[in-house]
Amino acid sequence: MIVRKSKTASKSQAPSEARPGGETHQTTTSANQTLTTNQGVAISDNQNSLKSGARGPTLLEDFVLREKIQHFDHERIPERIVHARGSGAHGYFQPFKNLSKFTKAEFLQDPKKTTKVFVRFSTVAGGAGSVDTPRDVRGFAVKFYTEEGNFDLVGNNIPVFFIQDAIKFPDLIHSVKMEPDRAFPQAGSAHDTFWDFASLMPESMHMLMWAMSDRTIPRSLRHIEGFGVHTFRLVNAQGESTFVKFHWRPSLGVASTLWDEAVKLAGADPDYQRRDLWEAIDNGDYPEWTLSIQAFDQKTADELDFDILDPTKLIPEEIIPLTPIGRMVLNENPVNFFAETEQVAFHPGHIVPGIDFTPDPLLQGRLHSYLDTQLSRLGGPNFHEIPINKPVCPMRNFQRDGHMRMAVPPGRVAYEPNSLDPNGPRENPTRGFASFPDPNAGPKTRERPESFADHYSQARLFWRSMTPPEQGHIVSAFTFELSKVETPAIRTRMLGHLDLIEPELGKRVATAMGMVGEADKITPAVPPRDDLDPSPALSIIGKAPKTVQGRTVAVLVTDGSDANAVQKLRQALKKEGANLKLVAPKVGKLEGNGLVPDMQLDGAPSVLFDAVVALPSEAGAKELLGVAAAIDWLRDAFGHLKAIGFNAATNPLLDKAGIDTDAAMGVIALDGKNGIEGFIATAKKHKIWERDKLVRPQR
Ligand code: HDD
Repeated sequence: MIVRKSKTASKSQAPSEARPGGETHQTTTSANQTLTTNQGVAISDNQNSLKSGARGPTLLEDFVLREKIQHFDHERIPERIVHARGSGAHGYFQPFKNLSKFTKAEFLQDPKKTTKVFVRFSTVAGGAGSVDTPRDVRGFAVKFYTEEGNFDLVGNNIPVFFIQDAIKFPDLIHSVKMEPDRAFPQAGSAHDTFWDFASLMPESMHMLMWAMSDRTIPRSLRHIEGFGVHTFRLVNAQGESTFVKFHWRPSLGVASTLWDEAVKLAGADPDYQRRDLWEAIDNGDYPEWTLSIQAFDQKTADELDFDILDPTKLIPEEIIPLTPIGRMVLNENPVNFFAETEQVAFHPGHIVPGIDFTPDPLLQGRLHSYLDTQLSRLGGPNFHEIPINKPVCPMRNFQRDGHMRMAVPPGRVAYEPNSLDPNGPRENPTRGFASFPDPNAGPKTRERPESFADHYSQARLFWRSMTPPEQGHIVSAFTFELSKVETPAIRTRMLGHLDLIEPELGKRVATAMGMVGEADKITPAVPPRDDLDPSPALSIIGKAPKTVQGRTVAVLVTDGSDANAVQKLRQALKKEGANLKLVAPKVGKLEGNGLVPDMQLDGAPSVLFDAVVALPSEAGAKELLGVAAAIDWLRDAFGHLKAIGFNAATNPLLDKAGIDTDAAMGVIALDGKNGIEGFIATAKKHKIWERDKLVRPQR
């Protein structure tokens, strides 16, 4: 059992005996613990190395020093080749009802039963020390510790992928990572090698549309959807199979930042999303997702106008609706980042009876890669014994030895069949995992099926499913990224693809780049269809819930601010499930009102918050007129389309920031009638889209 010192322990980290990995040798609860070496020898002095005389040389004999430094020298392990930067959390999953109709998986049978999970969210391209808010896909990997073994659902926040076959994965990743000669750019796709590769891979067009949309600049990890991407199979006790696509839906809804916001966040708080997840769990605002499936049979699969084995295609919800099957709640932060978040090893091949693969060629390649990568990342084949990776059910087999083996299997017998250990483990045809007998064999060949050949129709479907602001953002993102590309031939090739996806898109990007008429002419293998109905479910703005739940509103206060007004606002926000943070020019107690700020203005730019309110005193506002950070605070909030509340004293600051006090544009007087209600109603919109045209070119 893990026990923390209560004074420093975070609220969410109450000791949990049941948590996976909840065993360690540091287990004492008593005070006055003695510091020891790794061999358990008590240490008398942890401040000074052993020397020959107080001013003399250090002795090689100092085993305490040598052990400590040696261990330190080896503290780092290779970071993940992709998804290196991640944040994890513990939680549980609970099905809504018995799902025996679809699957015999034990953890999906009983709505009263919860299964522990560990989730790791990640960015893909950046290193472990990169920032949280680049334009990037987010990984969404869930480990279910079921009683039949671990099931890993290793997905992303985008339902499709860049490539159709795993053999292209190293090329894709090499193109997006830092360029190998110069080692930049870090965590960004806006460079020549990525767009060179992408523009030569028509199959990436659909995913590129998602990547250039607001999906890749999420507001927080609590505001992302998750997708299993591939078509999987569920198999019931009768051996009947149903195809499924897995979807995670956040209870807070999906929300994104604006690009300018994401860029500024990277500087203001590189750990923005990691901190947000940690603090939410620590405060008891447990993030929650619904797991849904799109379930369909072979006949339906055959009727679709694309191949369900092609991971660059999605099935619109309007064609096969989502069936909610359970919910996941994340309610416990890791107690040790390295032991848990870093050492957790996900693998799409970690599967349980009742769930099975399909021959999607991307999935098939993944089934090798994830196991293999752990050998170099975690140092050997025994990573399943690391507490965070250990199944909660018994594991018994005849695998033996290897680096860092923890188990101590007794006895002579390490083989099967055997007669010397009649009670030893045996295969079990009834309970054991049996693969669904997929009749999909054919001649040995290296070829892409014809049914994978339409690369543009769903890219077009995505474009047509977006609201006008979202379309504008896609145009801006392509413009930004392609403008960073130095090689003109890559830009013109990409513009050719955009013309094919939708002529309007190509034209708008070319116009914004100043390259009208320069697009290459690209002849597609299969021309994009023009008859696909838009899928409103793909839009973020279209289905955004109006809520401030889980959001943070910052209030700028000064000496002499009205504590009553702050208190009223705090109560009203609390009722709606939102947090309030006080920002002031100084972090100590304010004069004249006893308010204690949470953050100091220089370290709390408005980009960190979902909506802002300025409630300075008149004297305080006068002082703030000379503080650029205060003017930027308001100007950025305005530019980032956030609700702004203000009192009369703020007027000169708003003037200086060039902001009109127009309620229709989301700038709300708090001291007016129904001021607080009006402000909260505005903040619930998350972004004031009407304002967009005032602050950036409409491309
Ligand atoms: Fe992958 C990590 C998701 C294709 C090879 N992948 C990794 C993680 C996620 C995904 C979320 C991070 C897991 C963690 O938090 O530890 N990957 C995906 C999705 C894909 C996908 C949704 C397509 C649908 N991946 C993919 C392919 C390959 C890999 C085609 C190789 C052929 N992925 C890896 C890897 C990683 C990994 C190299 C790096 C670290 C690790 O596995 O444990 O094996």
